[in-house]
Amino acid sequence: NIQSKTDLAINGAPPAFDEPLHVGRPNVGEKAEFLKHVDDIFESKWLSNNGPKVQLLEQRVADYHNVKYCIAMSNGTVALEIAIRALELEGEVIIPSYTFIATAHALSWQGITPIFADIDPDTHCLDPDSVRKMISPNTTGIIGVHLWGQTAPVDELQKIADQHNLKLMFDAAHAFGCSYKGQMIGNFGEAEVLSFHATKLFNTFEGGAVLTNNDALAEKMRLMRNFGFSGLDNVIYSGTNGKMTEICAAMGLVNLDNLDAVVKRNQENYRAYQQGIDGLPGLSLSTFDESERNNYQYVVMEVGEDCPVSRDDMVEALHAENILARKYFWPGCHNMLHYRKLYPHARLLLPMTEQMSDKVVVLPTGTSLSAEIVNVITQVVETVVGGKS
Ligand code: T4K
Repeated sequence: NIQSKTDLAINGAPPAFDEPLHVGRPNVGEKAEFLKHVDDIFESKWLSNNGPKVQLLEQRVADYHNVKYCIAMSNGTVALEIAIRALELEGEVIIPSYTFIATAHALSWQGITPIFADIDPDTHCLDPDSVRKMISPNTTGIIGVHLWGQTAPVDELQKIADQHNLKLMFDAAHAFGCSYKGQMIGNFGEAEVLSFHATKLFNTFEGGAVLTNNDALAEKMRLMRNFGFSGLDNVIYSGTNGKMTEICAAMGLVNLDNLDAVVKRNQENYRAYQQGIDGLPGLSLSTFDESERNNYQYVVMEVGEDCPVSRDDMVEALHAENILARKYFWPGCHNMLHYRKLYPHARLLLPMTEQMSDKVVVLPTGTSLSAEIVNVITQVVETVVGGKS
């Protein structure tokens, strides 16, 4: 029962939770169903290389998003790399700095320069005006990121891409099952990339996929994920090993059956967070457009300047209670040592990214939590800020 500051673990009281609460605890389906798949795999001795379970998973994920093709990959980062390669991007590609580092690395790993644009503070996604400013003669593409499952400004970005003859694709790692203007993600730009990492709404242990409606692009990416082989002895593209294994696909099939329950729980948790945090001084939660399909995968709290405690003090207080909140994606990709040289004047160029990455705290959710646990978390938050205003 946490009522006053002396009840807080940071002030020496016992922590609110005995076990750590993680952001990104995996959501998993029925173990018994998974073990049936394991039996199949042992029986068939088909372990990898476009096996039957991968094909079934691809079909189901494509149907779920109402898109023509899903090409499953070993992880989201390799899926990004392959999509970028298949689209023949080169030179400079514009992306938000406020994203997981993999969006930037998928470019830089292939000798392409990520050019970081700023975000809209309301959506945390790319600001089209900033994108326009970053276009140079070397720009070949734009990668929008649907951060936290909040869709990027798809139409505006498509307009910019068309005007400047750029290719547009999306990092949809956070947006499994989300929609934009009533249409499921996967249908926008040239291609959209999903991550099925353990910490994601939907996981295959590790995994990812590219969704596209483009026949030729889909075929090219299929070959590229298997070393560029076309048939047994003929290599027609540069390629890599981006294949998903059967055991990962089995996890995916089981977790797909469980997906509605995961989204429902996330939504209940989100509502409990909303109730608990509403009215606390200087704190706000990112909102979802309720007219769209949302997955409520990330609960994103902003600690504003009028909050009695700083963002970092809030995180420290939560960690003391075993609530392992995260500062995603501080300090922004452009501030990471590897990319800093590209951005000597970051504060001037990317003010919203700078501000937002100093404000955000991502709170635990998912099926390992319940609304009751969320109520305790919000009670801690309330006590840290000294009560409702
Ligand atoms: N684009 C975007 C926008 C992304 O967010 C990501 C991945 C990608 C692309 C690339 O997709 P992948 O190549 O990963 O498929 C995690 C994930 O590793 C990463 O997949 C994810 N984004 C990112 C947002 O979060 P970390 O470094 O924060 O993970 P870590 O190890 O701290 O795990 C988070 C928490 O989850 C831990 O406190 C413990 C818990 N956990 C984790 C794992 C792996 C478990 O309880 N069980 C587990 O198995 O990056």
